[in-house]
Amino acid sequence: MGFPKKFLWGSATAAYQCEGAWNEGGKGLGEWDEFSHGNPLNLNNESGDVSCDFYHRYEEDLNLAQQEGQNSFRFSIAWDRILPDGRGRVNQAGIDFYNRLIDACLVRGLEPNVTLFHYDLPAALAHEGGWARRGIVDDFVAYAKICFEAFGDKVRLWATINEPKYYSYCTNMVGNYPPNHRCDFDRYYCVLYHEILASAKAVSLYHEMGLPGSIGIVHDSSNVDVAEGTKNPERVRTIADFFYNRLVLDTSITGTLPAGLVPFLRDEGIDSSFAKDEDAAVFEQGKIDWLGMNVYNRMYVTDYTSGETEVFHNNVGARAKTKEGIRIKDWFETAVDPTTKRNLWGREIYPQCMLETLQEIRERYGDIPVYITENGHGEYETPNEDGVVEDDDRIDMMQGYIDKMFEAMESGCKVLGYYAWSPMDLYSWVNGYEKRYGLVYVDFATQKRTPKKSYWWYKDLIEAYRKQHEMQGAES
Ligand code: BGP
Repeated sequence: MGFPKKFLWGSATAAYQCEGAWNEGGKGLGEWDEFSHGNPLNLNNESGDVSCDFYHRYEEDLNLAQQEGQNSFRFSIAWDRILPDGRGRVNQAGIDFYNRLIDACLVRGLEPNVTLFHYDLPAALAHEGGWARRGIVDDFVAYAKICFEAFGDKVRLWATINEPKYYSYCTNMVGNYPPNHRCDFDRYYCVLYHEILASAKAVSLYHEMGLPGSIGIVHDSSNVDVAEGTKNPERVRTIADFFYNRLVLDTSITGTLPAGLVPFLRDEGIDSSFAKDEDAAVFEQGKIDWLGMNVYNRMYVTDYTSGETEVFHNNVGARAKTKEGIRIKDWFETAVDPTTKRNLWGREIYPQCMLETLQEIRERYGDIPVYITENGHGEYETPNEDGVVEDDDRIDMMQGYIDKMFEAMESGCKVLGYYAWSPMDLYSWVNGYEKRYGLVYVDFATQKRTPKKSYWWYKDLIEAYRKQHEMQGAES
C-alpha cells in the first residue's frame, strides 16, 4: 500500500470534551452533565459545562487547524443536542449547529470525520439502564438515521462509536465513568455487545441509504503483548484478547462474533444471554468500511498470580503513583515493564505499539483501511514567559508514534490518515483540565488560544509529508 497521495492529517475532539454550552441551544441533559454536577466520584470536581467553548468558538479553532495544514477534522455529535430526550423529539437548533460546523469544516478544506457516540449518553436513556438495556440498540439506530438524513450529503466519513471497549471498561470495570459500576463482568460484556450490535445496525442502515461516503468504528487499539517469562502465554493471550479486542474487531470487521467467546463466557460463569441467534444476520450485514484506531498504548500482560480482581487507574495524575492496569482473578494481570516510560497518569508511552497493532490488524483482517483516529500525549503545562508552551515531550512522543506508523505503512499496512488528540486543550474525562493534550494552549479563564511548540512541529511534519509523497505522485 505504501504512502497514499491523499493522506488525511487532522486532529480529533469529542462533543462533551470541547463544546461547553451544556444547557444551550435546546440541548438535553447528558449522563456526564449529571455526573459532573456533584457525583463524589468526579474526583477533580470539574465539568464540561464550558470547557474551551467550542460551541461558540469553533471557527477560531478550525482556522488554526487549517493554518496548520490539516485537511480533516474529527468531532462527535452530542446525541442529546439532536434528541434532548434520547429519542422522539428532534431539536432543530442542534441540527443547525452541526450543519454550521460541518460547513465551516468544508469551507476550510477540512474533511469532517464524524463520530455518532463518544461516551456522552442522554441522561434520559441512562436512567433506563443505558447500554445495558437491549432496546438502546434501536434508539441508537434511530438517532443515527436522523444524523445520516441531516448531514449525510456532506459528511463522507462516519464513525458509529468511539472506543466501545474503553467505554464499557471505564463504566463497568474501573467505575470512574458514569454509571460507575466496578468489576462487573456481566455488565462489561453486555454493554460492549450492545454497542457492537448497535454499531452494526447503523452501518447496515448507512449502506442501505446509499449515501456517498463510508462508515467505520473507532477502537482503542489494545494489542496484547505477553510478557517474557509468562508460563501460559497462549492462554493469557487468548483471554486478554477476548477481554480487550476480539468482540469489537472480529465482529465489526468480519461480521461474525469471535469464535469461542460465548462458550468461554458461559464456562466462566459470565452471563451471555445478551447474545441472540438473530444477531448473526445483523453482524453479517453490518461490516465496517474502515477501522479507526486510537493508539496510545499496548496491553502488556502475564499470568495471574494471586489476589482478588482489581483495577488500577489514575485520574489524579502526579498526586498518585498508580500504574494503569488490571488483575483478573484466574485470567491474567498487567505486567510492568520497568524500561518503558509512563506519563504522569501511569500509562505507558510505547511507540512500538503503533507498528505492532497495525501489523496485527493486517495479519488478522487483511487490507481493511485504517485511520489513526487519535494519538496524543497528556501533560501538565504552563506557558513560558513569552506565553508559549514548549511541549518537547509531546513532540517526541508523537513523532515516535508517527515514525512507527510510517514504518507500518512501508511494510504494507493500509493507513489513510492520522488525527492528533487534540487540536486545542479540552476537558479530559474525570481528570479535568490539568491534563492537557492540545497542540494549541487554551487559557480557560480567558479562552485565549496560543499555539504550542507542537503546533508548529505538526505543521512542518504535514508540509514535509506533502512535499515528499503527494507532489511526487505517490500511490493514490
Ligand atoms: C481516548 C478518548 C478521548 C480522550 C483521550 C485521552 O480514550 O477517546 O476522548 O479523552 O483518550 O484520554 P484522557 O482524556 O482520559 O487522558
